[in-house]
Amino acid sequence: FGSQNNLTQNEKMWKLMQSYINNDKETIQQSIVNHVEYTLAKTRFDFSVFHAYQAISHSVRDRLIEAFNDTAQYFTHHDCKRVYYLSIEFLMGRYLQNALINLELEENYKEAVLELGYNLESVYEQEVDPALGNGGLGRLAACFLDSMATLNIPAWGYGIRYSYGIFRQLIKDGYQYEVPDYWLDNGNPWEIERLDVNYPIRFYGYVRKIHENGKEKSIWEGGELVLARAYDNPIPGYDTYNTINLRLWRSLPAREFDFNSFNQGDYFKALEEREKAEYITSVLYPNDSNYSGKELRLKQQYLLVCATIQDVIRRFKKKKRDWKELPEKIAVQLNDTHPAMAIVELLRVLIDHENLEIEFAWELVYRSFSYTNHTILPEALEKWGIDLLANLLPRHLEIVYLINFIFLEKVTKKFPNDLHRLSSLSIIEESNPKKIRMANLSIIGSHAVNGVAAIHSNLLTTTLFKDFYELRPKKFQNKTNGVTPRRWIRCCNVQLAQLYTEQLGGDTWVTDLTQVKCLENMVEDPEFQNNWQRIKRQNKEQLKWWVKENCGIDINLDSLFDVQVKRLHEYKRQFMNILYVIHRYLQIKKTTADQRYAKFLPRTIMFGGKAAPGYINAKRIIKLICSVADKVNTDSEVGDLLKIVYLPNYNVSNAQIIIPATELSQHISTAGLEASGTSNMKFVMNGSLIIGTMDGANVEIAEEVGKENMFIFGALVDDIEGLRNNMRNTDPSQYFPPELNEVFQKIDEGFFGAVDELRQLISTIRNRNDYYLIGADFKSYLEAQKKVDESYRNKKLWTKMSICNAIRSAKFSSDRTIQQYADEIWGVKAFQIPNPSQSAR
Ligand code: B1N
Repeated sequence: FGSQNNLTQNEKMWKLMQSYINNDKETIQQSIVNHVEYTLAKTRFDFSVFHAYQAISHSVRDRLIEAFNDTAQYFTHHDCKRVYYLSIEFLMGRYLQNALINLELEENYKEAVLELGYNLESVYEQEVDPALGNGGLGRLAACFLDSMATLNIPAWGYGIRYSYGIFRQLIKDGYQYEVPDYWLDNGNPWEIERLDVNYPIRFYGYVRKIHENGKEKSIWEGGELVLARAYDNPIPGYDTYNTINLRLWRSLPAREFDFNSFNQGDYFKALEEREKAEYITSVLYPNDSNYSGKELRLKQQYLLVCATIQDVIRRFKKKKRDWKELPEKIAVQLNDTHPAMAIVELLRVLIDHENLEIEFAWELVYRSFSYTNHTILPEALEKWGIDLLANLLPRHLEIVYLINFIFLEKVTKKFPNDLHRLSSLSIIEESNPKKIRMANLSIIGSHAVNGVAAIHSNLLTTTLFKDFYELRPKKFQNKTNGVTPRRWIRCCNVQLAQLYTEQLGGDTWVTDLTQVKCLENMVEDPEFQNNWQRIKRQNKEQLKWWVKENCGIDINLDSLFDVQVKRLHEYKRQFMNILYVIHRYLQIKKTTADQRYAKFLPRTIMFGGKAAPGYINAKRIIKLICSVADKVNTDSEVGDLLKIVYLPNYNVSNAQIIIPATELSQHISTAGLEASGTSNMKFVMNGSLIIGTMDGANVEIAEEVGKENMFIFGALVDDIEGLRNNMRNTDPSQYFPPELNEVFQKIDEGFFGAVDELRQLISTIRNRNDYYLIGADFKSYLEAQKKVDESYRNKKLWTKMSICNAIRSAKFSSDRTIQQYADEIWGVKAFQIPNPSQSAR
């Protein structure tokens, strides 16, 4: 068709396609059965639920691809400014239900599939959860894609197609075991392999200097070449034809080969060398908020950056135009410093390949890039050793020095004789060995820098990036995180979504969450409250079954469902939670049997989350939780007054079951250490109350839903330093409240078994090393827990609080977040492609 493209031919093609793409029941069934037969080569008379999943996915994929192609063409045709969202992680979760809901085809498919003998819900269960991320940072990137597609922003995500996602967690005898997650075992119907999109990536080698027209030129050559191949993942927006792209890179051996090794050397050895190329994108590093400094990780980062910049530049150059237009045509967002080498890479291409002057090139780079910081934890800040960089990316190291030199010269002009300031602003840390500070590089190379919640952005400008802030205050912004209401309400809490749609007389709240605020007048309405309670109870029932199936534990539906699910980290203080649980258990034991039910409210306390494989203390905390669970759950005196559950392998799919069923969720980090948190937003949207500290987005949640509707406790950011000093100067036996000392003593006595391990766990904090201030916050945590019990006793009050949380959560929609990025950082506007089925073609 290509060369003779004319109107009649286009029309003909459109008609041909339309008959295929209709969404009536018969056409959908036809397409599913066709895929069973022709794509899977299974007989249409006998296919399993797994094959049904595959065929259905292919049928949905067909419907995505048309919109996907049209959207890409539309953006090209209109030559609009594009956003490139670079992230080393995308924690997408399952696609099928999300795609059907965004395409508004779930009902059609449900009916069509039922007639073929399958229940759509059990088909959803067949999909493996694509888990190419660790936690909040990767899931944020996924929510942002959904919002960018829905808001019609011309954006693409760029990341890595790891063969192994985050490990699968097994809990055996209270210990975590990690199982590799080879998620591509059964293929992946949602991706499009681009056999024709491959870019060469160089590692190692050397820089040769030549002189051309009286100027020195740098040529980076030698070393090793690999290829990065593109895999495209269509991302449909909700209630729009726009379908954007998540492009993931996979490493492959380079095609051209080294004649020497193949002809003279060992043939098998030469092949082996090539195999190594595939290893680069094999596995996601399982560290959350922790920097490991491994060469392979730097290779992954550079592969992402180098392939992406080639792709971006190729697209820019498609149209003949001047380089000075670059910042008007692209906006590159760095999701933390992991892709920050893109700054250096773009500059390298512009000066070494495109022969631009350094000052001019730098201006283009700086105006195109922006950087989001996600943590102030020192152990998470990336600092690459000079030697590593000199070896792997020699030309980049030269350019980093150049950037730094030019930058520091400017600083010196503004602040003469301020060596202290100079050394804190420098990209180079003058340690032994010297290190490259990726955060400094990211700030210097970006026109905008943002934190992810108000309190976090304030901490950046007053502590970590203070000197940068004094240099360029206007560069620093806040963009409070958000989550997508499509996956986190519409998909995971179908009943709540139905209630909203009925009450609001339509489903436009799905793209405009501010509408649910209109339900403020229903807060006191008894019927509405009943409906609310009914929905929560049904969601609790679903979780009860999940727990029975996955943990073999029976939980009490009438108990308060209390949940802390997030990566295991000392700063998140799961430790404090379980210490409180032990305290509660001891109190129950001290109460006479006839008094117990009057005095204590039944609670089911659930924990979930993965520990990084090398994080010993995090693993000990898991062991403590499980040991306490063993003891308490089998104690007949306690009955169902208290149950403790470790939910294994917390991931996006089971979050979709856990969150809607939760009544109380815990977000209890030491003040100042959780940059934002995003699950807190999901819980609130689903009517869970929060027990939490004034940290991250909790602060803004309190502003929105009202402090009276939360259980806030603990030290404030400004108290932390004083408390740490205080701790060091106090006798440990005086420092910890008696309730906590009693708990320590029980653990110490071996009451929960695993004595050696658990003693080691508590000994660090007992020896005045309570860096995360569990001792300082414990008393006020106890009080907050008491208020929880009091409030839960009053069912009406609790329901009211729950409703208030949910209907006041609109601020935390990622649609709001993305609109602010678009307006205040990227300078891009929406471009909505008309839906062809709604406009005559
Ligand atoms: O990013 C989330 C925030 O809501 C969380 O508060 C924050 O902890 C999280 C290195 C990280 N910060 N840093 C990381 C992840 C992986 C890695 O290799 C750092 N994750 C966060 C979204 O803003």
